[in-house]
Amino acid sequence: MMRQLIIAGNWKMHKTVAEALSFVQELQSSGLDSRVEVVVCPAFTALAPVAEALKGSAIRLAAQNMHWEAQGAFTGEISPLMLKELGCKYVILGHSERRQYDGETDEKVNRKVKAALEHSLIPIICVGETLEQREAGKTAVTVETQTRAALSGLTTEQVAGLVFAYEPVWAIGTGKTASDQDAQQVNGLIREIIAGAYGAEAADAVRIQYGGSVKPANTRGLMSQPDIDGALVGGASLKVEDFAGIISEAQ
Ligand code: G2H
Repeated sequence: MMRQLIIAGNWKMHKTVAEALSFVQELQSSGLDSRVEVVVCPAFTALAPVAEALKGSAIRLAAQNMHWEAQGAFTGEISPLMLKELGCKYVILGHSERRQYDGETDEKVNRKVKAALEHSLIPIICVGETLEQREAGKTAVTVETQTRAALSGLTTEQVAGLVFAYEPVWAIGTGKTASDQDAQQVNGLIREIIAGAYGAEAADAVRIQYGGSVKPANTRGLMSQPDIDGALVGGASLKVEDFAGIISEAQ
């Protein structure tokens, strides 16, 4: 199956509304290629104005997190219903920074994945090992545990529509990228796990990104791997020149 590449810019806790708007205006005028699905993931505060600015554009909107409940007494949280109302297509779930700093467990990620799907949001599910786990030879078991937990209770049809992002924690924001072969190996493993549990057709349909210090110079090699279907980009998604460079290298 030909899977459309998906390049998503995870802005993390960067960009005011004014900065976010100026970025998307510049990106739209930079002549994007529609073969790649381009997604921006602003902070919650910039989602509504960026959604407005993207009306009629092929660039899609994603949130960086959400709560699993549609509403309730959860001070400071944002619900799937609220994200859907703003026009989000995707939501990043289980990013390692949330796992590390905000107590995001596999169980919480699974609840969020189910809630996102109930509200017709497509989860971008992040999995990946720490440096300690890699050095202890626990990359595969870590990724397998996170992947299986995220998928618990889902139907084959739901699984087929998901996006995964393999993000080795040691490569995030550090300038160290996994080699093309290392990234391919783990992305391939995620697809195998899905194939084993849900069948080859679902596994073939799932898009699996790589994330961790992706930049224009390493994009081509990563994207030419058979099981890498895009990138989740942090630091290099903050400047239009870099992000547009990644999109153009990905084709
Ligand atoms: C990984 C990635 C984006 P960066 O967190 O999700 O960030 O590209 O800065 O390593």
